[in-house]
Amino acid sequence: MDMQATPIDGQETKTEVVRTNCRACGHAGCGVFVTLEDGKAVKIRGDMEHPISKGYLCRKARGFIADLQYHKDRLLYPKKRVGERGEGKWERISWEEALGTIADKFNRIKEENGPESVIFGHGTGRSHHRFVYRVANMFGSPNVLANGHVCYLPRLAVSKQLGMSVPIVDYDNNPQCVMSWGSNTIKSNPDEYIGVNLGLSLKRKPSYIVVDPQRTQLAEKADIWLQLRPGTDVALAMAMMHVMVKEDLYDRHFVDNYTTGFDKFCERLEEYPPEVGEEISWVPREKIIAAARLFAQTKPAAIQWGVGIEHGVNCSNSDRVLIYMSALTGNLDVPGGNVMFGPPPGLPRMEFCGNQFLDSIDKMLGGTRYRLAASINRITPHVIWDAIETGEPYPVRAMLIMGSNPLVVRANTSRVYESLKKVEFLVVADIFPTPTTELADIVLPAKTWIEFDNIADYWKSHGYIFPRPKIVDAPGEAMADVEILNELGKKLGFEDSFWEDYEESLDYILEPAGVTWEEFKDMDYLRNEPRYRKHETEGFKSKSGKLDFYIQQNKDWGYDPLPFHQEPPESPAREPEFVEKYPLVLTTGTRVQEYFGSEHRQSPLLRKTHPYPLLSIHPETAAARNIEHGDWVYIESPRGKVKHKAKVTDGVDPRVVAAEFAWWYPERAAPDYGFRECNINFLTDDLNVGPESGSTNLKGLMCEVSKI
Ligand SMILES: Nc1nc2c(c(=O)[nH]1)N[C@H]1C(S)=C(S)[C@@H](COP(=O)(O)OP(=O)(O)OC[C@H]3O[C@@H](n4cnc5c(=O)[nH]c(N)nc54)[C@H](O)[C@@H]3O)O[C@H]1N2
Ligand SMILES: Nc1nc2c(c(=O)[nH]1)N[C@H]1C(S)=C(S)[C@@H](COP(=O)(O)OP(=O)(O)OC[C@H]3O[C@@H](n4cnc5c(=O)[nH]c(N)nc54)[C@H](O)[C@@H]3O)O[C@H]1N2
Ligand SMILES: [Mo]
Repeated sequence: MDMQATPIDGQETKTEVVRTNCRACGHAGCGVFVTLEDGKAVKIRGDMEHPISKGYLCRKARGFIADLQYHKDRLLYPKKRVGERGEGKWERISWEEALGTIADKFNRIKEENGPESVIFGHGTGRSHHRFVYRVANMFGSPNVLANGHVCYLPRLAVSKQLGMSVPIVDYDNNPQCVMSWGSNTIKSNPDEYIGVNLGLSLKRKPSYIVVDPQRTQLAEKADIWLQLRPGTDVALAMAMMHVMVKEDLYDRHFVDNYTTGFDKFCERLEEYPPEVGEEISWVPREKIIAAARLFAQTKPAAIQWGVGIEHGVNCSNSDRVLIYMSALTGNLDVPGGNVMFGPPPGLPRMEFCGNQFLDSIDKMLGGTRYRLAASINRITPHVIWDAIETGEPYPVRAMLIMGSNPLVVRANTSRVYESLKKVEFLVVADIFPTPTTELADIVLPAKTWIEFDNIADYWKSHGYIFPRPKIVDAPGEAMADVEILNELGKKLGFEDSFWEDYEESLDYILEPAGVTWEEFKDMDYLRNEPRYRKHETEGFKSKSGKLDFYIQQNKDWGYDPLPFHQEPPESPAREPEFVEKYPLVLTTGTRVQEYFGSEHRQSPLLRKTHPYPLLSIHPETAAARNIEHGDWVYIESPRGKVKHKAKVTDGVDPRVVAAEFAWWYPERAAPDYGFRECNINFLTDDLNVGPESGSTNLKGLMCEVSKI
């Protein structure tokens, strides 16, 4: 079916229905029909024929069309700060002045301190990243600040290290056992997954295991629910694999032919018998054993893992052990297992982004400390805050942030605030004013996804790309991030590497696939045909050509070459005085249907059903603190204290509480918009991070809760 523009006759208003791919949330990927009345988007519905979303559409899309696309608060013009930082005094400027000022400033800093003194930043998904990396690489700064230290990129880096692309669940080929591990997929629709595929798969009644500290809607459907202590995934997975190996439930053919280091791995497994798994993870050993047997004995079996495992010091090892579990049970790259679908057709993404950063890892902030993150051009935030605070190892003088709200989403907000306030030159591009734009020197108004042509899902691991054509005009002078970066790239002096018009870059990406943007925008999608069991003919793309259980590169980098559980820096194992003060384990970032990250809170439709942040707390724990369902409570850690509403539920362990993330109140006064009151990241820690990827601890913290 082509993108349709179907005028419906006989009406006064001109109505058209346009087919496209939604990006009302940052990860996106649902096929939709948008109804336009006189050129204005008024309605959105799911596309039943879309190969990934299959007709599904979430409430954020409806909230976007109803409330956000034409919202009165949208940023319309570039502006520069004229008063003190955060004072809220602005002057409208032209794009010429905005981009000219930014380019001059960046080039001056480059001359004076080197290109690495300029930081380029972005948030999750949102499909303009390729341009952020391209500009950063051309300019010569290896410092790109994103969420890659805690989200998705660790699994990309670990997969790369193991010689593969990210192995994702092959729902279309009916896994007979599904294990959801740290992913509430039906609410989050993360990355390349739309939850409907898990939902449809569960209708076919596979065996189902859920590994989650909370009794989510999915956990309620599980045959076995492993309610682990947050931050202990590696210990639990190792204990399961201990059972698989001891009971000879693993795929010997795969291990013998396609892996290295299995003996050493087995030695490490000896340290994690089920009783140790139980002690660390709080999951009873009988359940560990039962889950291990069920997963290993049902074929094919697939692991739907998510960011629940990446938000902590064990991040990279968690990704690693789940890939090992898939391999050990013979489910890697088989139909209905976890499959490496590879990159989509078109120019390989890295070629667009550039890889100049590889030559300046030693200049990258934390580049020689967090090697795994550095290997894919990511840094952890604290190295930037450190450099802004101390000027070491060199001054960080400017930051360009395209579509991210670090004041709300980065760990340890107080530090983020001090750093953004102190940095000499801060530029932020966003669709709406946020606590972060309020601190900027220059604010750039961005277009929404329906206001410009783009290739959707280019960054994902499912092997598809989709057209996302422009369907409405942008308000004011809003400009797409990709257009802004294309213009900035030229102004910085790299005319040869950017395009006269941004749209030409779409042809550049599509050229190897043999189509132009004009052709592609009328197509359903382009896809690389899936191929299975590639290891049988091609091996793995690692040095050994096999899947390494023992990673020599990690050893060379000074990390443990084998997976191990690291106790979270703040945990019940800490000294008694600490635990007395902060007795509860805190996991943060429980996703809710209405909002994506810090977005969408301007929508009355979405706020109506979820007006405040909620803290899930067990009835006993609540009663001991005189807290009732619906009470406002303080949550406090060594770094801060914020207010949520208590949601009393026995779906969490009495020793654990679970908080939502990314809260602020756009309806309140600038510059803070109430974020000091409710943003959970005042409690999280940016300094005690995972050794390889600098992952911050967002899931296994300690806190105390009290009634207000
Ligand atoms: N509506 C909505 N959708 C979103 C987002 C959003 O903010 N709102 N955010 C997007 C982003 S940035 C991401 S990364 C994805 C995330 O999406 P997924 O990767 O699917 O992860 P979540 O849905 O956040 O589910 C995390 C689950 O892990 C559990 N959990 C908490 N701590 C632990 C732990 O220590 N171990 C284990 N095993 N589980 C734990 C939580 O209880 C939760 O059920 O969602 C994306 N989609
Ligand atoms: N405590 C805690 N903290 C977390 C997490 C957690 O679970 N717990 N999750 C972490 C994870 S996984 C992630 S990925 C991050 C999310 O981190 P981010 O992606 O940085 O966070 P958002 O708050 O979603 O910020 C996105 C901003 O971009 C704007 N925006 C949306 N679309 C566009 C666009 O097309 N162009 C531009 N210029 N702006 C746009 C939005 O208005 C919003 O202000 O948060 C992390 N922080
Ligand atoms: Mo994320």
